[in-house]
Formats: sequence, C-alpha cells, structure tokens
Amino acid sequence: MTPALTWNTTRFALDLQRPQVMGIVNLTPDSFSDGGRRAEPNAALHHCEQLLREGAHILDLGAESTRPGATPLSARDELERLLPVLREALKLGVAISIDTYKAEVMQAALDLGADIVNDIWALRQPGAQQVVLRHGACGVCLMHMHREPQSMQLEPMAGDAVAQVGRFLQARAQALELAGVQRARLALDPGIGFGKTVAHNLQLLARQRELLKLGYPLLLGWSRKSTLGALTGLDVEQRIGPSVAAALLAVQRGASIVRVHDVQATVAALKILEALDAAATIEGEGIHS
Ligand code: HH2
Repeated sequence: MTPALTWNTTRFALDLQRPQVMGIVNLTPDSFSDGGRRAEPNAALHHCEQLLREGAHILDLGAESTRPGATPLSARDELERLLPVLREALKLGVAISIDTYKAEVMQAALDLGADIVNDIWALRQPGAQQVVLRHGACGVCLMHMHREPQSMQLEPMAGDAVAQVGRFLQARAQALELAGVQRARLALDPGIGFGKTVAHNLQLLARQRELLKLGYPLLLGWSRKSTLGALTGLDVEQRIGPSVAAALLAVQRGASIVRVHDVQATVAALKILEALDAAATIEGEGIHS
C-alpha cells in the first residue's frame, strides 16, 4: 500500500507531497545536542519563532531528554517545563508535536490543543494508547526503540535491524488501527540511534525503502546523532553538514518528515533536491530534449 498523501493531525492535514521539516525545540537542561540553552520559556519561544522563519512546518517540543543515560523526569516536572511554552507555541499557526511517552503529559498537551504525539515508546507506556484513542484526531509518530533509554546502548540490538524494526512498526501501527486510530493519523520512525549500532543505523538508511512498503509515512531523526559523529569525527555542535546530508538522503529514499535541529540548512538543501526532481521530470517529458 502506498503511504498517505497527508498526515492528519489535530488542526492540520500536513501535505506529504513535499517533505515536511520538523524543527526540534528542546526544553531540557540535559539534551544530548543542545542541552540547557532553551530551558527558559521565553528563550524556547524565541527559538520556535526562529525555526518557523527558517521554514519549519512542524515544531517538536520535548521537555525530557532521551539521550542514553539521561535522568528520567516526573510527569509533573515535564509538564512544568512544557506547558508554558506549548500555550504560546499553539498560537504560531503551525503543527505542534509533543515529544513524550507519558500518558499524563500527552493528555495535558492534547487538552491544550497539541497536534501530534511523538512517542519514542510507540505508545507502549501505561495509558498512552488510551489517551490517543480517546482524543480521536491527533497525529501520532510511533518510533522503534530497542530496550529503553537507560540501557539501549549498553546492549544494542543484534541481527537484521531493518527486518526487526519493520516488524515492530507494523505490529504497533496495526494494533492502533485495530483499536480505532485512522491510518492517516500515523507516521512511523525507525528510531535512529535508539539501541542500534552505527552499522544498524546505516543499514536502516541504505534499505529505508523496505520500510516504505509498510504503507505509512516515514519520519526520520538523524539530526546530530552519534552515528554521524562516529562517521565524521565531529562533535555534536559541528554536525550540521552530516545531519543535512543524512536528512537529504532519507528524503531521497522516501522519508516524508525529517526531525532536525538545523532547520535553515535542511530547508535549503531540500530546495536543491526539489529543483532537481522538477528538472528530472521536465527532462523526462522531453522539454529539454
Ligand atoms: N530522537 C530523539 C528524541 N525524540 N523522536 C523521534 N520521532 N525520532 C527520533 O529520532 C528522536 C525523537 C533524541 O533525543 P534527545 O536526546 O532528547 O535529543 P534531541 O531531542 O535534541 O534530538
């Protein structure tokens, strides 16, 4: 089955005929990539506005870091960080995604009007699936993670990552559909770096088209991940080039949504890809021949 042309979310039907850029807004003091700099609500909101000026189509707000070994946060603390920014971000006129795995946080964010639940646990934590079912309209991103954030890199998955990730994502998506979530609300994410080795992550990129066959839009989060550091020797802050390259390669292999820190550079790179595709189409129609 071919993936849907829109991603239906609470307020917006996102047009997946063009790649959608999801800008990351970290409200955490300990995120792996830009830890702490945006924890203060005003700074976070300015960051949201900046990402929109740079061309983001979706903003992904996360109040708890999921980097390997990060300290888990209570739902109450997570909400304290999230809600002041969310209230204002919802006025910006774009889809707002909430990066959380806690039912209580999802519920509060959806009550305020959030558009998407982005869950690294694919709604496997207590109560999470029920919140999404009850809401009836929000978009959902289901991500694959091997083990859990505290232990995933200590014992990464073994064997064929693409096959295992595919089976997991298909099972989660089917379970949700059977429970009543419309297919057009779902996007799937192979979870780059979540309990995977560098070789696994590369396998997932090289064979990404196999995951497209599941028939759901794919969301990819390569931005500043450690695999890019391992391949280039660059520190987190220096990984814009490899992050943009990975996002572009993911889109070329059929990704509909890319989750990125560096929105301006990614949007610019995607314009080249789009121009190239348009030129190739004209060429194919014989206009230049
Ligand atoms: N990666 C992180 C967090 N959330 N969500 C999706 N759907 N896909 C991802 O690849 C993904 C995600 C990484 O977590 P964190 O350590 O909090 O860093 P950052 O939010 O800066 O990417």
